[in-house]
Amino acid sequence: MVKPRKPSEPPEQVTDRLFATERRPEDFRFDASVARVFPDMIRRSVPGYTTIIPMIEVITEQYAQPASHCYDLGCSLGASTLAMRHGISYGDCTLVGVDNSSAMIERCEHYIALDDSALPVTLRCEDILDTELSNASVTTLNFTLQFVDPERRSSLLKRIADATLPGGVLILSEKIRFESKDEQAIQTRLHHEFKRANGYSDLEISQKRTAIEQVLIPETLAAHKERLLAAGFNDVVVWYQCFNFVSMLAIKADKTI
Ligand code: GEK
Repeated sequence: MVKPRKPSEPPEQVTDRLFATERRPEDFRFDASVARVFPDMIRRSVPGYTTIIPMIEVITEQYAQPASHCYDLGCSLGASTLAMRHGISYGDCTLVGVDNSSAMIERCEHYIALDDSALPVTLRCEDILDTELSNASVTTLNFTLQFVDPERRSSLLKRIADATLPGGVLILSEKIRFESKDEQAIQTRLHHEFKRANGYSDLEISQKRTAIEQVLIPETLAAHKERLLAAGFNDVVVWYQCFNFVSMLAIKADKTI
């Protein structure tokens, strides 16, 4: 049963206007200006984000194991970390949030402090490619793998699969691309309509798209599934999709079954 929770008030609610005026094209970075507006930015930009976060709590509750480690890789301000925290019902579990943006980690500390759960959270300002992983029951990559160099994604997923206990899982949420040109065009248009409906202008949508296209590299659902299975997971289930945004559950078989 998911416990009712006092909503923790974030330090401040700032509207994302980062791309509202004409700016010099440069690659998107998770710096202080992004960290400041991040809750508003991700909620208005990622279809399904506000559904996925509470479901991470539900999934964590199902798969967290006693005396295991749970990891949130690319934790940003800790929305997914807090969802995991509230899904863990074992006091001997450890929860680790990792992000290589110091601006994100600094703010994340405030959100963790405002939350009402007693489970300790360790935050690491580290690259997820180097961070130590072991004895894992639930690991989350909520829209983070898409920012990792595609050449390095297989070895990261293999390291996660190797660290995952039998019966443990990886929650992987990603923006995806489609093999079919027509489907790609339809889903992209619907995503942009979602952003327009959330108050972003055409200028904001196109400038953000230019800034992010070199750093966010989406792959097809088939490529994700194939790589997760090759990494050592035994089953991959798509549990959520909204337009070109999906969330998968990669499961390591429980040897006792
Ligand atoms: C949420 N999970 O709110 N090492 C560590 N962190 C990284 C790396 C890396 N190599 N690459 C990117 N990041 C969060 C949202 S946001 C998704 C995750 C988005 C971090 C980066 O600094 C950023 O904070 C996060 O991954 C991606 O549920 O902005 O679309």
